[in-house]
Amino acid sequence: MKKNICNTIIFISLVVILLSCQSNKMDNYKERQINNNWSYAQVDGDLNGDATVPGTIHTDLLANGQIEDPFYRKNEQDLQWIDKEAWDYSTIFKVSKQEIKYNNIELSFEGLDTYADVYLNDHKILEADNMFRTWNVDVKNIVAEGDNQLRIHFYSPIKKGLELYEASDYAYPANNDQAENGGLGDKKVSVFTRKAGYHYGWDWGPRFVTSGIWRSVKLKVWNDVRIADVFIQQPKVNKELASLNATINLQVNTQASYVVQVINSDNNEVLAEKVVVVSPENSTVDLPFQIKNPKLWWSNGLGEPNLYDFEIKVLKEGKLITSGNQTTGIRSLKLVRKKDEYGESFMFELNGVKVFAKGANYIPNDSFLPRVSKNDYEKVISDAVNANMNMLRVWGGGVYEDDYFYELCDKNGIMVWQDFMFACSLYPGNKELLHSIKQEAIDNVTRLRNHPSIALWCGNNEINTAWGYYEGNGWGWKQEYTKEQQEEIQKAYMDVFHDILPNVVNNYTDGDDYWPSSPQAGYEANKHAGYKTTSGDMHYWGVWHGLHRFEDFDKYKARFMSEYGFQSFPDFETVKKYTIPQDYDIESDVMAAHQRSGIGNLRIKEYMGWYFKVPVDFEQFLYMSQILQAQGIRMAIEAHRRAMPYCMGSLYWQINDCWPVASWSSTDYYHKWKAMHYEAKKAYAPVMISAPIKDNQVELFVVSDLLKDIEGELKITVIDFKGNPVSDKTVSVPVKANTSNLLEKININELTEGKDKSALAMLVSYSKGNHEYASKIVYFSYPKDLKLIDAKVNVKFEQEDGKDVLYLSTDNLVKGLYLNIPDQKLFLDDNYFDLLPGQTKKIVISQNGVINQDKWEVKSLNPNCELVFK
Ligand code: BMA
Repeated sequence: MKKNICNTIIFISLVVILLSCQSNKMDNYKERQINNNWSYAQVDGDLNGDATVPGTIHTDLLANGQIEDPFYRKNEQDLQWIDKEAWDYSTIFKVSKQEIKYNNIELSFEGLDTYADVYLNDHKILEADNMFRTWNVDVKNIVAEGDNQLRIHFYSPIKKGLELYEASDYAYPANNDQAENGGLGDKKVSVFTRKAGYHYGWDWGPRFVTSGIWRSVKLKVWNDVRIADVFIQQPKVNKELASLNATINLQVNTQASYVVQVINSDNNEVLAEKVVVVSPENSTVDLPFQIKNPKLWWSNGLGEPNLYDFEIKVLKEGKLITSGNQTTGIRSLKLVRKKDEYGESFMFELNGVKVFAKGANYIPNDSFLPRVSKNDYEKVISDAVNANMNMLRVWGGGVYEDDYFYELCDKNGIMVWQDFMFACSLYPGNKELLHSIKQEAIDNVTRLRNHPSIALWCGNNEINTAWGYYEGNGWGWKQEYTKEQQEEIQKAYMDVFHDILPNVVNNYTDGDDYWPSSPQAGYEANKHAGYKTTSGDMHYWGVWHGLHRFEDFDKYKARFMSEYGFQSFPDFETVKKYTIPQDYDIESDVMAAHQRSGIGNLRIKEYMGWYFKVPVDFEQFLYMSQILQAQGIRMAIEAHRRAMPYCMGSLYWQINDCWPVASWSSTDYYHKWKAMHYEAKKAYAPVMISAPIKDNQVELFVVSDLLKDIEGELKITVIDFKGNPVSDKTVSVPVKANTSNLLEKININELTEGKDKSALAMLVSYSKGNHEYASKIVYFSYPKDLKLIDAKVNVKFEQEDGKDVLYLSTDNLVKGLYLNIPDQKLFLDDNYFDLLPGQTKKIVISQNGVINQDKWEVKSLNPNCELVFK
């Protein structure tokens, strides 16, 4: 009995000791989000409600039923009062007994939009003034055990902007700032505030000048030491050996000695280990290490985007104190600018391979940034991958994107051209602003530098060209200023784009490339870009702004085409979401509110008249605008790729939208592929056929991004629209790796045999045995002159591998065949294509709903096209 009692006592004491050990055991570092239980209140008014964090005031007002959907019809115009108001956000969060014991307690604000005073338990802990910055505040002495009140007062960004505007000696140009729509007349206040430019309106975007906690708030606690930052530098990388260096920034309270390790998380191999003595003043440690035969990171199309995950451990006397992880891809990625026979190259080289950059410009996915979901990011990046892209340009009028965006780019081999957030405006150069810009650059370069996808940092969008300080009139800005003012403005420009930003890139990366402005003909500020330059990058807007014809894409070729584009309307399915039937006219008020380019409708109609028959029907016009855009951009991409290696990049303007609108995008706000995205996929395919007609001759090109030469047969078949053969020709020709190959020039008369050219089509293919590398249908006349005839398209449904598949065939040629089921979300892996008699076309459907054959609708350029279900 006694023994039993004794045992029980021993057991209970053991449990107590164990439990107390556990409750005393504190993780060295912990962080958690303070994103719950927030509410908002209008400072000078009665509106209030529960808030979503991260979020914006607009989306909170919407969620609480206090405003209507900002994107619906002309609601935007009624919501301009929101940005003139101040808003308070507050929450109560608990700090536990355990948390309060930590030596270090910090609040981290990953994004405050924009002018904000932050109070913790009524102590002002922060004055924020830059949406792009991360703010870390030591709150050890303010935070209390139990309830803590956090309150953020957001000033009206417009009122703050107006104060700065009034205090400024002169106004600054900001072409896209829609001040007037915001009720400010000509007062463009955007330039004074470090906030996403597109919030103030753009030529594809509404004006919603948001306020709010747009990224997470975090509570971070730690004792003694924490890993504040890890940077895996890649001084030398080739396929045999990667010489790397982990630069680890430890944060410590007192001088102490630790063992720091870098471990390959894949196989637990310790790659580097070092005993270090760190102090609060000197806490950065370098651990060089090597990886033999590294699995290199490749861009989409060239190979696997391999990633490495490294674990960093900090130990003391053999015990793990804290640890962290860092993922990166091992690669060498450089912008090569070398003098050559034409001028100077502008080309990306990845692991020694010259890469033709294929892609698009990217804008924020929503006017209200925090509501962009992971799903949205995944969709945009997979749309890029599926269109055979390997590069996106994060354009300077938006934001430094969410971490997840770059993670997806890393995982999918999408290289990123990263602009700093400056676009189409001039900015003041006062000390406070320059300081803010420098900190913003440090925050974001540090946050993003481990992403293997980052290929280039670029100072700004189009400012060098628009300002034109050294020559020409630019966009006419210069003339508005006295000589003295011009010099002051130029100094501010040079301070930011030729001093602060390149220095941050230089000091905070392992040698990343920096380019001051896109476009520019050379690095120095006096190298303004023109349409004839043979160096640097180019934005070619001759087509669209300059009323050049699509054929001119072939005349104005650049070393790297970083912008060009053409507008279209979104699909009718998308238009229906923001309109009612009385708005179904492209000139109606509502449609005009969703067309932000002053010349937009004019240009679309004008160009359509050149190439296509202009439909009167609203729905058919929307469809035709997409066919027009697809044709124009296809011609551009082909011209750029044909010009390889002179031209080594083609990024069209733009892949996405931030709301439902007529724009240059290839996928709309709801991620619906426009005709152009399908066409881009074909034009960016690894092997592409292009067959421009010049001087009555067809030039047959095969452009290849493959890294191996290929041997194949080029087959040319000319038929009439009923499928009757007219002529054919087959030649065996090799196609050289990673370049553009002009294979044949054929006189058109030889191919058309005296027949009416406007009733003929030519199919060109390049294949080896059963493997077709590429094919393309070519016409001898503009679409408006083609003598298209009625067609019956046979449709057969099949189920293959759990997927719905359509097999299509036709009696007569169909041009621009578009299939859809109204009001149903479904994705066809090809659409808006030409179908030849004699061909069977397979279409795979990703669907969301039931496919009912009565509901299919069809559009085409033919006088009539009918679906016949089998
Ligand atoms: C380019 C871009 C954007 C604009 C587009 C269309 O200059 O940089 O500023 O939306 O043209 O005009």
